[in-house]
Amino acid sequence: MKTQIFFFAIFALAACQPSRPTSVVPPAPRSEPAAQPQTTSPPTPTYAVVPLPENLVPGSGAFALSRSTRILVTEPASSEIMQVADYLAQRLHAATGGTFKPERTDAPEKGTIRFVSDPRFGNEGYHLIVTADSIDLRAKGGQGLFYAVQTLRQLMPLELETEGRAQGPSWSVPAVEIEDSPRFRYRGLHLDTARHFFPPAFIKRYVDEMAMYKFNTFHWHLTDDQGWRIEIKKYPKLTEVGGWRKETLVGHDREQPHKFDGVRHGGYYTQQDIKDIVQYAKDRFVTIIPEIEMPGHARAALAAYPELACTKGPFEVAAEWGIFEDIFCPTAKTFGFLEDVLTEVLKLFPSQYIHIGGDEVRKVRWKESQEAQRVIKREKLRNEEELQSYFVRRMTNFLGKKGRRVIGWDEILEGGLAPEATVMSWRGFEGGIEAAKQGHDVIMTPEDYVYLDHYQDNDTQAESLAIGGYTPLEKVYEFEPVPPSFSSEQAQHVAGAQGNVWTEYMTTPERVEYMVFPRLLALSEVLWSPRAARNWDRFAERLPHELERLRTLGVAHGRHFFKVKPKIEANAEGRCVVGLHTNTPESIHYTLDGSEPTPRSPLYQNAIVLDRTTTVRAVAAKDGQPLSPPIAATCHVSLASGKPTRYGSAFSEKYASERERTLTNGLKGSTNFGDGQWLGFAGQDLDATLDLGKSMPIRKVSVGFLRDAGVWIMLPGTVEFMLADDGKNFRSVAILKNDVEERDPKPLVKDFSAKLDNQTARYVRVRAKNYGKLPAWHPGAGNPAWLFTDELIVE
Ligand code: TNX
Repeated sequence: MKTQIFFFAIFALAACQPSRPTSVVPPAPRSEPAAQPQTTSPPTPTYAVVPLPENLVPGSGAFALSRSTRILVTEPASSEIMQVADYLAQRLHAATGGTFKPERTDAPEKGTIRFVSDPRFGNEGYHLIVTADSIDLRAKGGQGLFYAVQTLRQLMPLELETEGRAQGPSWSVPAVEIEDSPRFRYRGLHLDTARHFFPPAFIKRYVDEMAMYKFNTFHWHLTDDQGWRIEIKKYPKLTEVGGWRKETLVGHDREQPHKFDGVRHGGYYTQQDIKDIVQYAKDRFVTIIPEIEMPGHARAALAAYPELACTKGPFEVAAEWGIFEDIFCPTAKTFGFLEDVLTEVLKLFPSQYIHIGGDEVRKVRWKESQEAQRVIKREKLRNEEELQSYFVRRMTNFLGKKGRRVIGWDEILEGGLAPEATVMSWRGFEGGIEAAKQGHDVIMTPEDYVYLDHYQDNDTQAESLAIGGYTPLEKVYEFEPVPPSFSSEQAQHVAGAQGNVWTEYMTTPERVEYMVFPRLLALSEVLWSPRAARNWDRFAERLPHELERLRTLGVAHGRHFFKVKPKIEANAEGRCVVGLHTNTPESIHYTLDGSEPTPRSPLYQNAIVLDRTTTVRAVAAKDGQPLSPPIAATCHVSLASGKPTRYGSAFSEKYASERERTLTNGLKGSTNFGDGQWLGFAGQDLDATLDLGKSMPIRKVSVGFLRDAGVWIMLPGTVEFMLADDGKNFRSVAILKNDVEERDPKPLVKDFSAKLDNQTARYVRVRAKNYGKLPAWHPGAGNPAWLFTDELIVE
């Protein structure tokens, strides 16, 4: 019975081909929304394995697993292999209550799960063969077998992930043959435990979560301005003092003035905790790379030992985020201290790599410090950048002598770097490109693709506070760690990539999981699966099943994948064409009257054509249950819709996805400046001229602007509307002044509109004066402001 249900589940997933009726094309819209492709080919079974294996051949039949299935390990069975077999046994035992004790054997037997050591594979590759008779897992040693187990786990019924609740009597695993190995050798996930402390039990859970998707490296960010989290016996104040901050910033750090919660925050990992976690990770083939930040991001250490700074202090453990000027001073005392610290760190972490930070180092204190300047002289350095190089080199040499290698953030390249150091490229790809050219190994962690602290939804108001940005699942999936310009030799230097999880705005384990999942699954495929096999649609077919697994395991995760994606377009005929899409073939329900959509609202079938400004609300549903939060999108229809606009000044290519069509495409920018709808002008005025095609009566003109002072976007000082019939001789019809509070930190969209009397014109021109230089109260004072504009409406 269960067998059937499971097969049904597999086939139901397999049927995840787009199957909604194709949109009926509305009367000649200039560009109708992309119709759903129609498929005629029969569905093929999907094996919901993530990351996608290198090679998967479906078989026929299934292996029936029961509480009495035996696990055999073929001799010679190393202790590592026995351990992996045990790991599987324990999972099955926990789910079903069966015994599953692995047995050593010389002869394979029918009806069993068999672990076989096979020297043909690299350390991480494996072969998994499931037939009706047996399950064979083959690999060189423990690591490959561990990955075979993870794949096997994904082929088993989800029930087997539930503790003690799998009913049985048997569970089926579909027949399949998988040969698999990873594309990249470094597959990393990071966690910042300094900005917020997370208990050891969560660190273990995090390791389990990454191992499930075949990640092999955990980059553990242990020290920063806001907390020192690793016990160092020789310097107890690091954790006694540096492990605690008085309070924590409330809200976003761009919001001025800063407010604090008044609640002491902190904690640290004892050396025993760390040994325990390192062993736990090792058992899951995850190497932990500890990061001890230097010379910047060191305020917590300086609070404990102010004598390591260039000035006297005292210092406090930071309670807000950002980059601080107080950093380690490059003195003999500091180097002695750091070597002592690292000596203890090396005893705890056997990893070949040790991360020494190196990012965001302000050099002011070094410029002002006699001691720092003396080092510059003594070492014949040219400037403070070279002093940082010297700093990094000293630590690299120290670690090199102990048989370890250094990793640092891409800033460590500035001023020269020892060849054996590995560079973690976070400010885009450039640092990584430069480093690989110089012959360094590189780990790509470009913030635009793999900073998992960025928003995963562009409706930022519906999300809990995050640092900013917009990195949806699709974007992570698109990420390509090897720059296209690389030769094959340079490509060899790209060891892999990593997702970074900075926790300024993540205060709980649940929040961390929510931000990491499911984006980590997209990254796992980037890192593990062959480049050529990467395909969003195929990923989207497998993802819902994995999300079910996460739900079963109680792992918090975003559900944005299921959100309805509207494609809205106001055309030049004065109509709005709305196409609604989802990643899955589930039904979409919508309303046009402003009411909340439910699974009982009308079913979306064809593109919706509207002849006036309307808000479309929609939700995806399955079995009568909503799958995602509802979306709302308003299409603005006016005389300006779809009409061409010319620009007298250049807009930034970075923001508006539809370039010059942006102002008249029917969609208005939201309070998220990165939503793709805003036309942004850096330090420049707006001068746009709309051509209505022929002279017509005009009653009202309106245009929107964004204020988001924290990111330097300010409202215009004045907005002027002008009209003309010939496109040359414009008459001014309205000049509007901004009357909105400029210091308010909340993003705001403001429309400037003017009612007109008895006006007729073919051309409408809008001129808006850029705010100019940022004022004295602004952190960017003196720099030019941005002007962001969207949707020009003419009635
Ligand atoms: C930059 S990435 C930092 C971190 C912040 C992060 C926030 C890097 C090397 N430095 O200190 O937490 O941005 O996204």
